[in-house]
Amino acid sequence: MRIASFDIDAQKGFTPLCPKELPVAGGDQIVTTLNEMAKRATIRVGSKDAHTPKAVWIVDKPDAMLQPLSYPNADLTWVAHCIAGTKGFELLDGLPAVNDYDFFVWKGIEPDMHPYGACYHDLNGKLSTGIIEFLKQKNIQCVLVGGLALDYCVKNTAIQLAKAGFQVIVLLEATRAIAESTKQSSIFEMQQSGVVICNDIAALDQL
Ligand code: VGL
Repeated sequence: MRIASFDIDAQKGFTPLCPKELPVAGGDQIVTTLNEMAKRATIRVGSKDAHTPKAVWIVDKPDAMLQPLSYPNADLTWVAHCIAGTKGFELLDGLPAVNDYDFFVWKGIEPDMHPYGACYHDLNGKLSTGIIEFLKQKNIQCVLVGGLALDYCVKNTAIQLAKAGFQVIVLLEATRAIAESTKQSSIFEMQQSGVVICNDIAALDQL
């Protein structure tokens, strides 16, 4: 079995290290597990949110977030996060440098596009980031997935990969959710798409 591991948006902007961005509780505690996951794979790929400071979806206050927007590729408001070149844009300490990954995706640079999944730049699965083509060209059959956040970018990426025909395993120990309520519904949604949810490395090794 040819396995890839995928570090989705494992960036400081989704951790308590950047309290003004999207500080996911425990978001900075996934590095060891992501590195363990990668040891079980033949190739390692990653993605980053690479946003611009003047994006149409940016609001100033957390309580103004999650309001619907009518842009074709920006569906909700968010506080500014992972602005290219800032601390929030950096990968978590302890992960490889981006150039040491086998393939890397930067997404969300267009001011009116805020994708979640790392497989497409748009929200409709039209404009590929190239990751699916890369994994297929490398004859990958199974993708191990972790990163931030479980209920948005990890969920959407896992479902996109499953739809593209890969066996997909999301490792809960390697991810954290923005909210407990959306965590449970996201797990259900992923399972409905055929994604396997695994608690930790020990459970992964039992599969
Ligand atoms: C994400 C919310 C907004 C994520 C990105 O990476 O999961 N979540 N932007």
